[in-house]
Amino acid sequence: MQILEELKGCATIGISGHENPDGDCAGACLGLALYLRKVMPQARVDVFLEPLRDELYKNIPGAETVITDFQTDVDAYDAFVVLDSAKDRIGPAENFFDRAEKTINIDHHISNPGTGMVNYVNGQSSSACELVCELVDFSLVDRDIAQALYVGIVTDTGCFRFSSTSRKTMEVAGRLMTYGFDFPTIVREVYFEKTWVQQRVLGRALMKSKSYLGGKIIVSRLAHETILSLGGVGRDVEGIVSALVSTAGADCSIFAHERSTGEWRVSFRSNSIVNVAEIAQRYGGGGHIRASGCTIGRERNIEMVIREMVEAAAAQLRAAEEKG
Ligand SMILES: [Mn+2]
Repeated sequence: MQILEELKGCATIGISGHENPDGDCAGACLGLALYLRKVMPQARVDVFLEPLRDELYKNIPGAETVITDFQTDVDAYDAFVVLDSAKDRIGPAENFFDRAEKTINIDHHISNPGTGMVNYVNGQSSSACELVCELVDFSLVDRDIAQALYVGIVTDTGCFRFSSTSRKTMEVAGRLMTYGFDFPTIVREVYFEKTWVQQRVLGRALMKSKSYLGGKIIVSRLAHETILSLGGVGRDVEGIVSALVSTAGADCSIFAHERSTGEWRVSFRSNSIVNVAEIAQRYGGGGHIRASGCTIGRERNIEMVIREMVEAAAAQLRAAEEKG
C-alpha cells in the first residue's frame, strides 16, 4: 500500500487514534499528518485526539495542531485514517470515520480485524509508527516527521527492548535518526523521566512490596490515601508494575492501586512464564500474555483477592517447573 495513492484527490483528510493516546498513537497520527500536509499542501489534514501528556506534547512536532475538542466544520471527510487501533476506540472521532467517503485503518494490534475500507494491519510490527514508515516515501520525510515517528517507535518497543523489536524496526529507526533530531533528550523525556511525585509514589510501592515463591512473584499495592498523601493522582502509578517485575529472579509482578471510587485497579506483568492474561480474565479483565489488568470492585476484600492472584501465578510457575 502507498498512502499517497490511497489519498489521491482528497481535499479533506481526518486522522485519529485511540483514546488516552500514547507516544505511538500520537506519533503516528502527527507523523502522518505532517507528511501529508507537506506532500499534499492543497489538502486540509485534521488530527483528532484527546489532549497529549506533557512529555508527548513537548516532543512530538505538530502537537499544537491536534483538535482535542473533536469539533470540525467538515461534514464528511474525503478520507479518514485511524492509526494504532480499530475504529471503535477513537471516541467521538468514530462519527467522522463512519461518515467519511473513504476509510483507512493502519494498526499493529493483532486483535484488529481491519475496520477500514482499506486496511494495513500487521500484528508482527513493533508500532503504528513503524507501519507509517513503510507507507511513506522517505525522500519526502523531514526532521519533524522523523521525530514524531521516532517517539512512537521508542514508546512501543520499550526503547527497543520488547520482542516486537525486529531488524526492520532498528533499520527504520536508524534511518529516522539521520534527520538529526535530539534523540537522547527525546528518549529521556518521553520514556525515562518521572516527576518527583511519581518517583516518591514508586518508592513507596517498592518499599511496601512483598516477595512470594522465593522471589518469583513480587506484589505491591497502594491505597488511594497513600497516593494522595504523596501528592499523587491515579496516573502517577504508571510504570510501577514494570519496575516490580524488573526484580532479579522475578517472573511475575502484581500491582494494585485504589481509585478514588474505592475500586482497585490491578496490573500484572510477567517476563517469560506466567500467562497473566489468563489471571486477569478470571476477574473480568484482559490484556496480553505478558501484560494485563483488571478492576476489583470495592465490595471485595482486596487483600484476599490478591492472595488468590498470587496463588494463581504460583500454580502456573510450579506447573512450569514440573514440566522442566
Ligand atoms: Mn502502538
